[in-house]
Amino acid sequence: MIRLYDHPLSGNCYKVRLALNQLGVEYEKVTVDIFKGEQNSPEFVALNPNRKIPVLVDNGFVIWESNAILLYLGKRFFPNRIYSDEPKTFGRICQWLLFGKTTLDPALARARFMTRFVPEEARDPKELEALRESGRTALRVLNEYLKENEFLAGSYSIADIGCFAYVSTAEEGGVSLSDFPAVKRWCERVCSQPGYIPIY
Ligand SMILES: N[C@@H](CCC(=O)N[C@@H](CS)C(=O)NCC(=O)O)C(=O)O
Repeated sequence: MIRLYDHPLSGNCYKVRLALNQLGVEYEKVTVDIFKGEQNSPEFVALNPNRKIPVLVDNGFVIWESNAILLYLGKRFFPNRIYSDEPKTFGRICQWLLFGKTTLDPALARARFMTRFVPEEARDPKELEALRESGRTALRVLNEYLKENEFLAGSYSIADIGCFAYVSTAEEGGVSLSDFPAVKRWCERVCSQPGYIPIY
């Protein structure tokens, strides 16, 4: 049995839900109310000492960090259409998953969080604008690549899933996709993949 510790509004959890759905894997969802601090309960900290969702438990094997979970699922349910072990394709998958985690998500996820969940009077407008600008810089990199490539690692893969989550919610954080037409077309291609589910 696979169990996912999840929250419906979390982009990082959405990556895992989307991959599981596209792999056709049955799983059980446990909602962790991060707005009430349930990630700090002793039971949850025993699973993830870093106190964040998503956490996946596969028959007793516990793994956290969304993009690591995507790699795990790709290999665990190999062969499948969203993962490849071929060295160059695998390298490209890792490249974009790491770009997602180090460059795209920190800007876009944080801008979304501040815009949606932090009351206006408690926001630092300079910090928010800096995050949005970093998000646009990351989107420019993605847009250039997607002018020449349909997907991030050859065919549709976990690399696309990893980057899609916070790109698809960028506008909630005040980052418009209108200046990034190749990214918009890629989003449409991702949405038309078999087993696609929206974040909400
Ligand atoms: N690098 C982690 C980030 C996970 C993360 O930030 N999760 C958020 C929800 S999207 C969370 O659990 N926040 C609760 C907290 O930071 O206290 C990953 O990709 O899994």
